[in-house]
Amino acid sequence: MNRWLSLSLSCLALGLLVAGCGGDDEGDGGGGQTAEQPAETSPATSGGVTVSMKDIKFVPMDVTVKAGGTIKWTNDDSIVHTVTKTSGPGAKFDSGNVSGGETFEQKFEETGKIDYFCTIHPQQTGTITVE
Ligand SMILES: [Cu+2]
Repeated sequence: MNRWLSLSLSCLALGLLVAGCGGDDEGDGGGGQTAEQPAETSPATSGGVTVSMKDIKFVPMDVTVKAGGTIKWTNDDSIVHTVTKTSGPGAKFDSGNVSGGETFEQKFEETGKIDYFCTIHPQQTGTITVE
């Protein structure tokens, strides 16, 4: 009788074990399903070129713009920068102080290569090719 009991108990245990492993429900996780499409970074001005001032650099350093096109600089630093070209061939311009978050735009008509810099950080330089 003891034997029968233990046998039936082990059957029961086995049955429970087997049954126990099912039902891994594939829950809907609840992990923020709102995979937002990144808002398209459409250029603000058609054919416009944008340059960021970031970490005391012009990014990208070298840009190309079509003659008649405009370049827009955005100061993404929290310190003041300038966009300045005071000598050499091509257009001359000076943004004056551009504070963090501000922008400066300059139109380029003449083709050629222009080296410019930031008057506050002389090592902060960039090149524009107008074609
Ligand atoms: Cu600067």
